[in-house]
Amino acid sequence: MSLTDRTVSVSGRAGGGDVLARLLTQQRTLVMGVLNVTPDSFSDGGRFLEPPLAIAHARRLAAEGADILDIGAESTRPYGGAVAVPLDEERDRLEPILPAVIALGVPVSIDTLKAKVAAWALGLGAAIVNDVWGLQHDPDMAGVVAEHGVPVVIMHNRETADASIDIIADVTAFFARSLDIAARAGIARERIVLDPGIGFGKTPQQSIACIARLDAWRGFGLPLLVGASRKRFIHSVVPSEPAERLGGSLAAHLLAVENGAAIIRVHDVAATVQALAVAAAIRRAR
Ligand code: HH2
Repeated sequence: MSLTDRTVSVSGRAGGGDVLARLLTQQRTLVMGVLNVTPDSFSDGGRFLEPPLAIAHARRLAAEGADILDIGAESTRPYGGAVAVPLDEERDRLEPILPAVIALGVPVSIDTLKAKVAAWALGLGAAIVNDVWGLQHDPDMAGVVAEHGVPVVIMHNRETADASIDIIADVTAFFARSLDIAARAGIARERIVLDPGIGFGKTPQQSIACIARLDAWRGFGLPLLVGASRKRFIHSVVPSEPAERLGGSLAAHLLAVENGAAIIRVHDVAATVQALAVAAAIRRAR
């Protein structure tokens, strides 16, 4: 498939809603760089809690070519064990950092489960909401997204992994429920990105299946996002610590792109941008 095939026609309107449309018209895979302002994220917890370090890291991700900066102040706990963060604490972690990150000029997505945090961040100028429970956790989230007219990443999630289920069918049904919630709230379909949620409520084999069968969700006609960066399924193939999973992350993301991903969410922006550029050059020469 060509890069142009991945471009989804989107008619945005002035303001935040235009961001996704503008990014997608670039006709190349988009890179979302991860900024975790948390003590407990699975791969980089505690590294960027201090505002100067977080802002410097955001600047670095932007300089390396990130198209979107995804900032989160509560670990989404793909592998359990982290402590839930109260609303005030999540906002307190973001407050000294978010305005400076937004000022870098790269669209910022706010990775949060809480509608109040999303609304506050959007008020400051965040451009996208990244909801790892696909509008199905906080009943006010869809309303906030609709009211601000911004794009939203709807990610599949499950409380627990169940090796006996058909994960592709489960993700499809979840997406359908989320899209129904979005439609009822008045979120324009053109502002929705779908993400199978690699590592969330899935066995390693199911995470691998989601990348291998990504095209199962092309029928929704929406851009697909994949975030395989440093995730544990890589360890299931080649035993490794999170910081040692760059090779596996690149392999997973290149195959995700072949299978239809328009956006990939990564910790290692420079290496990913290089890998994508080389893959695109080879594809053009076919
Ligand atoms: N993965 C993580 C967090 N947010 N959002 C989307 N849309 N897709 C993902 O795959 C995804 C996500 C987990 O990675 P990380 O942010 O590094 O870890 P933590 O949640 O522990 O901070």
